Amino acid sequence: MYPEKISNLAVVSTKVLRLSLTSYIKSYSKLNFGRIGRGYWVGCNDIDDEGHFIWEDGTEVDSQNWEKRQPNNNNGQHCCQMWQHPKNKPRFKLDDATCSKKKGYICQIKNGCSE
Ligand SMILES: [Ca+2]
Repeated sequence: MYPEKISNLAVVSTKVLRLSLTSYIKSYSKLNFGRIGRGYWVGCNDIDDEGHFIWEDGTEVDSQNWEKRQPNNNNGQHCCQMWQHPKNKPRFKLDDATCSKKKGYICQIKNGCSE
């Protein structure tokens, strides 16, 4: 029997949480302006239904959390990142990006304890 999944990409479904993570990212110089990918993977995608973005917990992505002109499905983008954009003063709003790109990522651990 496989162990129960105890973590997944973070569900950043509220503006408050997104701003909190943004503040955290910006407070650590080693994280800020990351060398890989200009953004961080978080847990939403439209893999099952093009244009319909869903968080890992099944909730819809709130339109106010997207960066301007996103999601744009540019060349087939289906995974969500907190985008380091604009480069000099990033808001880390959501953007759809190509799932195979290398980026940092933000995970969350499920509530409760594991054995
Ligand atoms: Ca995009």
